[in-house]
Amino acid sequence: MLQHRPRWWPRFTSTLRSTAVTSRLGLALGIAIASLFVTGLLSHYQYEPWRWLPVPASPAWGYRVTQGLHVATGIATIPLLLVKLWSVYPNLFRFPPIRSLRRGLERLSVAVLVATALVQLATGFLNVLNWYGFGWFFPPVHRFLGYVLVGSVLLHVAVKLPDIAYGLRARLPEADVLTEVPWNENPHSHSNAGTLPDPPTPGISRRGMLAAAGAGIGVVVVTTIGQTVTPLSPLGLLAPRQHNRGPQGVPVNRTADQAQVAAAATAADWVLQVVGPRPYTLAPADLERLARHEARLPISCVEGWSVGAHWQGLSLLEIVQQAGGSEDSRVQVVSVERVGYNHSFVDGPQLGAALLATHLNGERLDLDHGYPLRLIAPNRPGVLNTKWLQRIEIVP
Ligand SMILES: Nc1nc2c(c(=O)[nH]1)N[C@H]1C(S)=C(S)[C@@H](COP(=O)(O)O)O[C@H]1N2
Ligand SMILES: [Mo]
Repeated sequence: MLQHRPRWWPRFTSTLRSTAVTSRLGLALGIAIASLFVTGLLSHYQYEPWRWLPVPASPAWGYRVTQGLHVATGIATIPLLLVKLWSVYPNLFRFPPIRSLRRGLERLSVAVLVATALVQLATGFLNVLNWYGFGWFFPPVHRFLGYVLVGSVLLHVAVKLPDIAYGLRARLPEADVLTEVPWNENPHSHSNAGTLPDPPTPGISRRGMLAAAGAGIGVVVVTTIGQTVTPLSPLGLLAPRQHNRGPQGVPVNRTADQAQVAAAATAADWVLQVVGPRPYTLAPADLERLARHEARLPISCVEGWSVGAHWQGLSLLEIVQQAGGSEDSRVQVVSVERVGYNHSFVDGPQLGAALLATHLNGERLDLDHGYPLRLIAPNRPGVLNTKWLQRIEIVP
């Protein structure tokens, strides 16, 4: 085996990298990943709640906040991860590449961590842009990768604990006392990013570099957060959605044309079928008569955009009681749509609060928003607010 690194082997001379820098970036990244994990688990529960723990109806904006945080944090984590990787990637070019089995395994666990993080953030971001062209169903893969990611972060933190403790104690602006030591040879450990003295004429200090990274992340967040924090939407230059772009001042996730429902939803013989112990149907004229309930509720998409709106419609619970159901019923609402997100379940506290909406922001529901009738309920992922309803079923 080669004893000395060959001349062509890459060398890294930037003195901006140090254990102090890397550990601070790592701390921020760890906090971001922890909050992504918590809000991600909440999102999963909201999407597929346990039968014995139905989702509460209040606060109505619950999902709006947790999912808004999840997506905003995920977007902020992309530049943060890139800076963190920049701060350690010379480790890839240590010489000799593999020194021991133990180190080889450690490198492998870092490879899993980095690969998972990159795939997770990249596919999550494509999702935020409403691009689902992966050929696999996103939610279970995203959740599984979340577990792998958190597991490998914990392993990484455990392995690096001495370096992290050293790095967080090390002062940032100065060299970490180790002069004459190559960047990757910190005597306190054999696995950290190492240190270098400050350059004689620094172009940017380590502290300045961290501040610049923080400012960049701030810009990314401020220019995208408007898609869910409505007062900030004028700043949302990079936001995938604008709160007021779309019919009736609400964005549309999937139009009637895309869902291929226009004909069925506007058919002259459309009626709402209510299925239960005492089944019946409601005609369009009945809807007008029964649409006496109003609520201000957000549409909060899993993709991270959300907007509050004024809704008017029928009480789902009243319709269900009329068919012989009760507050304790589990109800399935079914769309005229043939495939896709064409049904959802309502039970527990949300059943009492749910509307079958006929009007949005004071106007008869636009075809793209679910005409003639759609579900809207508080504290609920947008995807479960089924549009273009055809049938209400009390699940036996
Ligand atoms: N039948 C049906 N309902 C649906 C969808 C759909 O594709 N088909 N999309 C859902 C999604 S993902 C969201 S975010 C909301 C968006 O409602 P909007 O298009 O009225 O804003 O509708 C939901 N209801
Ligand atoms: Mo959505």
